[in-house]
Amino acid sequence: MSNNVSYNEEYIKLINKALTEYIPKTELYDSRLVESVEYSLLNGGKRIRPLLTLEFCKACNGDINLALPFACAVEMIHTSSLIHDDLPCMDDDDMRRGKPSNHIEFGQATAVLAGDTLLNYAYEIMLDSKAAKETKTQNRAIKCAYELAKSSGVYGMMGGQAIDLYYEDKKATEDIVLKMYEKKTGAIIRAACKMGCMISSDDENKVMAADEYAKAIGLSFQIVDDILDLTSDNETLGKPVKSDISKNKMTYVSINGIDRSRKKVRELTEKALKALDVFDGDTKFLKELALYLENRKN
Ligand code: GRG
Repeated sequence: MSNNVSYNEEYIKLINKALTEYIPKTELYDSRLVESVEYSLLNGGKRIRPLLTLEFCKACNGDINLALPFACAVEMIHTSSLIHDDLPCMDDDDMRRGKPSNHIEFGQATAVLAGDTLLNYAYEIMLDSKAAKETKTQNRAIKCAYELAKSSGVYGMMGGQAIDLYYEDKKATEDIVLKMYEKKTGAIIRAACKMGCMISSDDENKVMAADEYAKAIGLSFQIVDDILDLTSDNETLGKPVKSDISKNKMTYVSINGIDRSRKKVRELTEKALKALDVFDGDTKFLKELALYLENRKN
């Protein structure tokens, strides 16, 4: 991340260590499935979603170790969606995180399986977590798993991807584009933030505030993604630029132009910062993250 954000090395290390330990250890006669899961999961993503879970846990003065499996689960679902999104039948991208996409490295059949494996594995680790096993926190763990299931399924990310595919060759209105963003990208960011509060506290006001923050940064994140696709270069972005134009995609930026889009991102960032007022724990990183997402270069 940029120099402007106090990149939380401690949490990034915790997340990467936990993800590495979660890499399945199984004898499958052919090791490609596990290798392809490892290739995509440990391939240097920014880890924004799991960081959000841990940081909202911290903002609620919760136990980071209880939140960690839920943070890893959201990263697994995110990675699973990236693997599937890059497939030729979806967005057809050969590069991801600056390296060949999973299906370029391992072939389409293994990439489909790796995506499915990570999607399933996310629920395995949440339901096998310490929080899910202890009577005191069991209810919170179930609520978190449901939140992530709902946000990544038909009412969230997968539904959003379906809207995106449907409008690929049609003219979408601004409302449709916003609905698509809300589901495709926004929903699991909201779940990531809410889970951090839900595993640590029963205070609904905090969950609602986390949701407000997440809605604002989720949309800002997506609009900035569209701006970068138009204005960045392949090397800086780590994937091919101008992909929206080449695929004739309607985006917030193609409808509103770059200046209005940047203004919208500014407003959303302010809204996100305001939502953090209710927390008595440390929200320094969450503030800096909202600002970083506004100004990021990749
Ligand atoms: C099988 C789970 C599953 C899903 C199938 C393909 C699909 C449905 C949904 C696509 C969802 C998708 C890829 C949304 C785009 C989200 C987005 C802007 C990703 C980039 O996120 P970053 O910048 O990436 O956080 P890193 O690489 O840093 O993790």
